[in-house]
Amino acid sequence: MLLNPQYIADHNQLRSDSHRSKLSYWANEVEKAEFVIQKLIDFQIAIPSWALGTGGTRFGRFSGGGEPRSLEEKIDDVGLLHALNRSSGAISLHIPWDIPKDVAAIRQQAGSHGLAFDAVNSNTFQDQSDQPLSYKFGSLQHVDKAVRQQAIDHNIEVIRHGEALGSQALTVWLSDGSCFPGQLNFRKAFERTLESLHEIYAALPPDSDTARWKMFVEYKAFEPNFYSMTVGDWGSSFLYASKLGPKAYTLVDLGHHLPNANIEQIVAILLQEGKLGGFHFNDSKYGDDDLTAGSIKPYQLFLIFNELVDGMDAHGMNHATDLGWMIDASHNVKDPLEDLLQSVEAIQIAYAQALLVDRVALEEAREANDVVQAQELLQDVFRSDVRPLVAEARRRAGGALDPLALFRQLNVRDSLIRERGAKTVATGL
Ligand SMILES: [Mn+2]
Repeated sequence: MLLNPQYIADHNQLRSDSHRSKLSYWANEVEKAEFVIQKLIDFQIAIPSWALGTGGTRFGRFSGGGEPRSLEEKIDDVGLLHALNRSSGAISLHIPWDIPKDVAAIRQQAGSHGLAFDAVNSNTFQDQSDQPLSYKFGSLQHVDKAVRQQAIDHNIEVIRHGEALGSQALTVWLSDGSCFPGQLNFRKAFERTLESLHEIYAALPPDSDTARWKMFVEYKAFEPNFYSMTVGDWGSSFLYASKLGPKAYTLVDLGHHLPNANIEQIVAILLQEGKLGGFHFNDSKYGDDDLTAGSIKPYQLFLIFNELVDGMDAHGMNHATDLGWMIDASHNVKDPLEDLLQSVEAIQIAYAQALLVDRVALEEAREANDVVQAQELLQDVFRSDVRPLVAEARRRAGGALDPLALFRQLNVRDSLIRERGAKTVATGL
């Protein structure tokens, strides 16, 4: 579904006075407001193809209707989000579900929406119907070299698909591990996984003027294996990435930690070591809940962005392009597109707040052991309402002041159900 730009213009016109009034405080009182707006305009968050359908749990899945039935329809959905918020300018594909039949046509379609292809994702955590060997006991760690080779070949195939589309990163998330004590030789599992990753790493395209490929090694503390995960924490991911070489990085998925992990500290250290590659944003109450970013722990999201901005600036990194920014969430009871609009906004709010932190004053407070002042400096920003800045960035980029309200006003979901049917189920979840 293509959005008529006139709808956005009308929507913004109707809200213009109210928006200006909310923005006036920032425009008149806060010196950094214009800087923040420009940073927000540049900042794009990739939408994963698997988040466009209603997620579920192992207990069931309740489709909301009108879900995308093909890669083309997934791209259209992300294009629609991007037209509304101008901040979702990339899609992250999941292979084997998103293999393009006509690469040129897919690139053209994505380009017409202003979308780039972010990291491509392999899948060796379940068996496909046409797959000769099973991943029941792991993929890259498997005791049988033939199974490992099958998983290596799949990852290399994913790189080739990404290369054809203009992607520049492969994300490897492994469910490999063990469910019971004694099942696995940890040392052999690590070595086999490392050896397999080396073979995949060697297949990354060489650096060129237009592309500099990266491999993201994503970790997860538990699930689906419940005793050990072979890439179980940031330490093991960092170890793999360090041993693999300069193109390998750690990918942080917010839900993949044990409860109460200090993710902002992990981020700070990885950035300092030059090994942070990217993010999967979501939120978590208990485990890998894959809830909407910022819906449970918005302060943690802000603190993470506080470290990101601080660390990226310390290393002279480009906020918009030097790390991979992706959402990895599920939406069991929500319209996926509405949920993604909420997630992107929450990420932008946390980023805007982090940009506003007075870093000179914060360092002074730290050096003086003024704990109260340091806390005040962070909380003062966190408690300020930066939504007018985010809305202004959207407006200037051609998006809607209130994307969610416009989405609802236009009855987008009803149109999608009419177009695609009520019983469609998106693939790749
Ligand atoms: Mn993830």
